Amino acid sequence: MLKMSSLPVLYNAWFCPFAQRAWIALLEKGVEFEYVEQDPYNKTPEWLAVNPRGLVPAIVHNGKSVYESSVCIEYVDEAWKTDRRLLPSDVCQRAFVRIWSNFVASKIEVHYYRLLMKRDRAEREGAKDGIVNGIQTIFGELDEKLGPFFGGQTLNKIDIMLFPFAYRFQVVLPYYREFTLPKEGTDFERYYRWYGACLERNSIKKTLPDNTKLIQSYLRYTDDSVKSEVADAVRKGTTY
Ligand SMILES: N[C@@H](CCC(=O)N[C@@H](CS)C(=O)NCC(=O)O)C(=O)O
Repeated sequence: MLKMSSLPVLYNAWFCPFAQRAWIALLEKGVEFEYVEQDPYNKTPEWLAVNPRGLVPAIVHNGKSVYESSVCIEYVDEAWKTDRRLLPSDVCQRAFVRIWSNFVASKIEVHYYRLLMKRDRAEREGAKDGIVNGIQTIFGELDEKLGPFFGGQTLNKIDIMLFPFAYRFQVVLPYYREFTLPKEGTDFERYYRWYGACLERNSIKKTLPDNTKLIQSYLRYTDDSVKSEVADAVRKGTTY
């Protein structure tokens, strides 16, 4: 059942990188909202009424549901029209932000799940290369003259799409896969400066999980026991 609240309601799961995006977007915009911790794997009728796909994040606002993390970020930006924009007002710059936000979703994050789930050595090496190449490519696009973020002095949609996975690259992958991103080279120096600046941002700080619990939550990906849409897509080699 949709929760009737005068405030927008964020259905979130503390461990979820997709939900973290919607959470950061709401905090960045300074929106007052109600936080509901939701177990997305328990597909009760009440939960499916909020999001028929049964995935976090979902935002319920004015009695209507919005879901899919990328859509949630844009919704938050458009529904609360403040000066603090997550997408630029210039149509061409907005297209640029969408292109690179899609790049995060299609060319970077998927390798995180592949690296955790695949047993085959060559597939794991391919996933590591996918992360390294993806980070290198996207940081080749960062204009550091404007600021530490893709959004300049403040976060935009690209920063919000990427950060939750960048955090897991730093915290989860060294633990399970002894994987760390290279430190050297212009693009990686930019990456680490960006990452440090993100960690200083209040909207991001408020969403950071406990690292021990976060690592533990990914054990089921590494032993292939996880039952989730994303995991099924990685097993089948399809998109999610
Ligand atoms: N494409 C979705 C993915 C969301 C997603 O997969 N969330 C996970 C938690 S991290 C979930 O709700 N899983 C429940 C399930 O797969 O049944 C988005 O960007 O919002």
